[in-house]
Amino acid sequence: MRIKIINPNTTQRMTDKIGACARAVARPGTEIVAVSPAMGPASIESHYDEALAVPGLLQEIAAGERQGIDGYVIACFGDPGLLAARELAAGPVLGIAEAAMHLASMVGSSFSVVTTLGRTIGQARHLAQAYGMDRFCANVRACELPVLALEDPRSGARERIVAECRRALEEDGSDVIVLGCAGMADLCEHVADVLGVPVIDGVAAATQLVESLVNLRLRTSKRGELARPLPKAYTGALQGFALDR
Ligand code: 2AL
Repeated sequence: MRIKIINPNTTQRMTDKIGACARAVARPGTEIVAVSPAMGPASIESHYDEALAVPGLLQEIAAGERQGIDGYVIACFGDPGLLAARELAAGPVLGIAEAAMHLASMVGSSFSVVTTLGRTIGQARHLAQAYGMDRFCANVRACELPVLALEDPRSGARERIVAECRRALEEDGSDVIVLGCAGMADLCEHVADVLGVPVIDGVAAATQLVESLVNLRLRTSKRGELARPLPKAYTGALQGFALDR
């Protein structure tokens, strides 16, 4: 099967890392296609970034449908454009926050999300609520690291993330950590080794869940809300987004 992992930001170094982390957990015979959109922000850490990441992301889903992709992962912790992507895709589409929170709810009694900047805490809380996961979500915490600091080996990101995860376990009473950014995917094993609790990276979680859904022949339902959008005109810079059927 072919799974397309879309990093909705345009930082290629981060996309390469995300692709490598997905390949490390994919089953033999699964091809991972990791891409960034042709247009969008370099990192996603505000509602503005998130909104502007979605058109490029949807272009990648539309291209994936022409390429015969079996399933998709949206590799940004805000799960931008998730429901719109499902409307376009025949196969399953999972967001990494959605995948990570669901798995976290199955391996502990409550989880803490450890994310990048404090300003993204609201979106993670909103998603936990939207997914019915707020019952399990003890807290959402930030390291106050910009997303692109995760790509800089001199930023001290690894140590700051480990320290925040440790505080989460001590202060929140949680027993599972969810890493709140796709750029943290390569740190998962280290953080788990140091802390001795389950640590969930959404990229690995979503990749394996999409594989399972494809193997179970479960595709996105086209019966109601997630049916293909109705054809209509889109104007200005969005002209190219018109769907034919
Ligand atoms: C993210 C993420 O996963 N990728 C990105 O650019 N921003 N999320 C976050 N909470 O910072």
